[in-house]
Order: sequence, then C-alpha cells, then structure tokens
Amino acid sequence: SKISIIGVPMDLGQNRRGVDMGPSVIRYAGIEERLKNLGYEVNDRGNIDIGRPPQLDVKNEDNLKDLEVVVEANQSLEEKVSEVIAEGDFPLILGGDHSIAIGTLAGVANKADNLGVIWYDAHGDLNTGETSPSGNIHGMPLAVSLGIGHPLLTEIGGYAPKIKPENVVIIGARSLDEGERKLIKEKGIKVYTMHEIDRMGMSKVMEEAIEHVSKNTDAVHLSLDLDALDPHDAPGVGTPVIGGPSYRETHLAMEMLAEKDIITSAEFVEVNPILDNKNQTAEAAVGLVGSLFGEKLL
Ligand code: DIR
Ligand code: MN
Ligand code: MN
Ligand code: MN
Repeated sequence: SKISIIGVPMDLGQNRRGVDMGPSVIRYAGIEERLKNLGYEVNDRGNIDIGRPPQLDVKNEDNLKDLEVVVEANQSLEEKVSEVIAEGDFPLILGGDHSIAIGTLAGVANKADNLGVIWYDAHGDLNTGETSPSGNIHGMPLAVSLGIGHPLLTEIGGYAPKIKPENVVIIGARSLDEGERKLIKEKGIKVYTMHEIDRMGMSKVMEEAIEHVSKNTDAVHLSLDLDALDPHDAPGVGTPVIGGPSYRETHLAMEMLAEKDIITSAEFVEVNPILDNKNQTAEAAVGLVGSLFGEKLL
C-alpha cells in the first residue's frame, strides 16, 4: 500500500521559532527509507506553503496569535489531505506545530462517518481563545476539531464538528489548563494521564485506548505530539514537560497500534531542531513511525 507524506512547516501556532524545520529534519532522519524498507510505496508530496514568514506573535482581540495565517495554511492542508485520501493513500503529516492538526482532521474526518482520534500529548490542546493562557493556537486544535473555538478555525473544510468527544482518547497528559480540565469533564473525554500510565502500565492503557477509539468508528487518526515523550528522550520540543512516557513505552504504544491495524492516518508534530540534541527528537519520531507501520526486530 501507499503512504503519502505531507510536510507542514508551520511555527505560528506557538512562539518558539524553529519548529517550521520539523518536516526537513524528520526527512533528514530517514523517514522515507524507513518506510520503504518495510515494503511501502512512499510518495513525498512536499510541503504546504505557509504563506509568510513568522512575524510578531501579536494576539488579536480574541486572544488568537496569527489567526489568519494559521487558518489559510490549515485550509490548504485540508485540501491536500482530502486529495491524498481520495487517491487511496495513507496520509502521514509532518509538523510543524500542533495547530496543523486542525487541517489534518478537517481533511481526514471529511471521508469518515465517525473518526476516532488518539491524541498522544503532554497537553490537552483543548483551549480556546477564551481559556488559553498563551493565545497560541497549537494549544487549541483538539477543541477546534470538537467544534469549540473561533468559527474561522472550527469551520475549516466547511463543516463542524470534525469529531465527537466519545471517539477521542488523550494519552500522556500531565499539563492541563483550567479551561481544559473543565472541558474534559463537561464532554466526558477519555484521558489517560501519567497517573494511569504509571498505575496500569502502557500496555493496559493502549489496550483500553484502542478499544475506546475503535468501538464506534470507521477510521482512527493518531496525532502524536513529540512533547508527549519525556524530554529526556525527546528534548527538541517547544514546551517540554518532565515526567512523560519513555521512548520505549511510546514504541510499545506504536507497536500495539500496528498489531491491531486500526490507524488510518497519522501526524507527528512539534519537532524543533533548534532545541534538539543532534536531531535526537526527529530520529525518535522516525523510529516511532517505523513501529507504527509494523517494524519488528524478529
Ligand atoms: C498550553 C500549552 N496548554 C497552551 N499547550 C501545548 O498554550 O495552551 N500543547 N504545548 O501541545
Ligand atoms: Mn465526517
Ligand atoms: Mn504538547
Ligand atoms: Mn499538542
């Protein structure tokens, strides 16, 4: 089968420059070769055009930084992802900051009746302009996809919402803002925080999570923020939070997803080479992609 890679050099959804180089360094770490060695045909479709270089980090009156550019890029991404799916390819999106999940999910949910989502992240990404302490749109894409937030964001692709709260599972959370906690309770979103991962182990967490997102869905998207991993294993991210799942535990998670063969689209985001240690985080991302697509030692 065929995998289409789409790079999204977006860094305007947060305020640390450099994450726009994420797609380049993940390519440099050998993603295409890794997938070809697993027997996949790979079509690298290049990068989405972001429209303009980073500017001022100015919040608008709705507490949304660089709203217009983020909207435009996500619209282009939505179209590209839709195109890839229409051609029957697996869309593999490389960020860029996590604001690009808005466009990815808009494209993916278009073609699914009920999309399941695994949000593997240290954060909830459930803020809105009203609740966000930062005004950074990368802290909002899950809320936006649930139809909550500024209409220019929620209406990307021309429809809202993209997903239902009961089809979402967050894994690895250890930093949530007040408004995010409230939304999780209100919507009854399933969250495996670090507490549950410590207590149950990653294996049990993934068993339950897989069951949860595949129960009433016809497609499942994996949105993996590299800051989910412990900063020891993934230092090249803009908002590291200590105490995360290890490289090993995350590999296991990917291997279990491969075993159950439920993932129909995926994105790997927030790799920032300026903050990295010799491309370690991009290399981790490529290793995880390998496991997600079935790589095994024996
Ligand atoms: C924080 C950070 N909750 C915010 N969010 C991040 O700005 O909304 N998400 N880093 O991945
Ligand atoms: Mn749909
Ligand atoms: Mn995060
Ligand atoms: Mn995130």
